[in-house]
Formats: sequence, C-alpha cells, structure tokens
Amino acid sequence: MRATARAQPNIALIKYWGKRDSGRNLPAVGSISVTLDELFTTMNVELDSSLYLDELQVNGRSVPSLLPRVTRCLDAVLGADRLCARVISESNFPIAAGLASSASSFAALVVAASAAGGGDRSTSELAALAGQASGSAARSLYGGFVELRNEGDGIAVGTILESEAWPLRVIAAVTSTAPKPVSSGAAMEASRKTSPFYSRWVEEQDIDLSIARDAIAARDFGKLASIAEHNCLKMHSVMWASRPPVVYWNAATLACLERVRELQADGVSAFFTIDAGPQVKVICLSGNEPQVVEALSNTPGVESVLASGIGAGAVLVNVD
Ligand code: 2P0
Repeated sequence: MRATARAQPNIALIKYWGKRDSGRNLPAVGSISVTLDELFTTMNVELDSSLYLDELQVNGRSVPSLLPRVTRCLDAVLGADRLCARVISESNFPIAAGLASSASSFAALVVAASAAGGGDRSTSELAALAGQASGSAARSLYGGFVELRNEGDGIAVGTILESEAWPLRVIAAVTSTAPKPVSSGAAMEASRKTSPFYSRWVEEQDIDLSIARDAIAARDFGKLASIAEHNCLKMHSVMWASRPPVVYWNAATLACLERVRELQADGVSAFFTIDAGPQVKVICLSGNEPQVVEALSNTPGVESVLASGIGAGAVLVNVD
C-alpha cells in the first residue's frame, strides 16, 4: 500500500503549447524533449484507511493549494473509490525555479500511486495518465530524447534516441524564483483564444518536429540548434501576441540570449530554449559546458546556474 518513485524534469526542444481538448488535457501539438539527469523528484504514496482526506507534503511543507490537482491525478490512477493517500514529494531542485517540476512530480506520482494500488500498468498507460495531470509530465516517463505525438484520441510517447547516444549537457540559468504571473495552462488557453499567430503555430508544428527528429537521428547539433531556437521564439511570439499579452521574460532572460549569441559567434556549440518562465536553458556539447557555465554565471541578473546531463525515465524505487 506504499510505493516510492523517482522522475526527472524534461526540457522541450520542440514545445507543447496549446490544448486540443482542455477537459482531457490533450495537447494541440506534438513535442520533443530531453529528460534531465541530475535533477529529480522522489514521490512517496501511502494509501491509508485511517485517513479521511488526501495529504500532501512538498519538500517538508504541507501545500494545500496543490492538493486538488494531486487528488484528481490519484483518482485517475486508482479510481475515485480508492483509499485516501499520504503523498510526500521531495525535489532536489527549487520547485519554484521554472524547471518543469510539475513534469517530474506528476510522472513520479502516477508511477508511485499505481504501484501503491497494486497496479501493473505499462509505461504508455502511465504516460497517458501523467499527461492528463500535466501535458509535459507524459514525457518524463521516458529517458533520453523523447517525442510525444498526437495519436487518434490520445497521445503516444517514446524515446527516439537514448541519452548515451548523444550526451548533450543542459545548463539552466535561473533568473527569478518568483511565482509565475500566469500558469502555463491559463496562458495556453489565452493563446488559443486570442493570439492571431496560434493557428499558424499549430499548422507549422509538424514541420518543426520532422526537422528536429531528423537532426537528432543524425546528431546534427547545428540543425537541432536552429530549429529549437526558432520553435521556442515562435511559441513566445504566440504568447506575446495574446490579449492580454503573456510575457514570461525579464531583463536577465534577454541578457542570457545575448550571451548565447556571443558564445555562438565564438564557435561554441550551444543554443537556448525558454519555457513558461524567465529561466534560460542552454543545451551544449559536453566539451563546451565550462564556457557556457562561466558565461551564464557572469550574466547580470542570473541568480544561479544548474547543470545536468540527459537522463533516464521515471522509475519505481520501492514498494512496501
Ligand atoms: C513544454 N511547457 O513543452 C512547454 C513549453 C511550457 C512551455 O509543457 O497545462 O505544465 O499542465 O498540461 O505541462 C508546461 O505546461 O501544462 C509546458 P499543463 P504543463 O515543456
């Protein structure tokens, strides 16, 4: 009745932005990401007949505001007639840092909850359940380079290249740990309803996915860099053109982009990507990591720099 699972966040190179069915949380577009290595969330789920309500502790503190989403996810995995659960989540990175903590959290939660309930679900079933809770979480069930495709009435997720085959590094520059002004779910809906660029974004996504897939298969860094930066800036353009506009960047975000342009001009193999927050993630060849870390650490407004490799998918650690 108790299980522990571990999952890592992932960073999208070709982004998920927009839903085709908000009730079932199905994405409007496919996406490609890398699952990180050194950063992870450990989730313990205990089903307890003495509890009358679910309980949630995140990094040692009770967080009632996150409980409804966790309860919905537990209901989806275990059925609404389940026992109540004590859920304890620990992340080894700041959860407010915009590093996709919802992806690692919900990926670990579905694995732990399913095992605590005695289930024996396939990874693709667990990915579908994680995706209902948080679209990006479906990708954290898998390691390496991961593609999420829209397939029929659902999603299909899988590894397209193992991490060992192309051991890139991901350097995250944290420029603010303040809470997001708008949740990514609300911002996606605003984009869908009001951005004049939204339909074009959705239309062009299959082209971007195909270019990125080919670049990854060929381990063509320049090709991946070009399409990933384009896709990221296109997603933010969709947001900026929404009404009201959604702007997650701050001055340090832009300063980091300029720093990456300088590195590129110096021949460093690095490119940036930015998610629904002001942090900048720089993907680089492992030999270029020291230059990237130094450049980002010395950029005004950068509070901290976290470096990670590309890692494995979610795993079940323990069942009691
Ligand atoms: C991504 N993001 O592909 C994109 C890029 C943010 C920008 O997936 O509403 O927290 O829970 O399904 O997964 C963040 O969105 O959204 C996200 P919901 P989620 O990584």
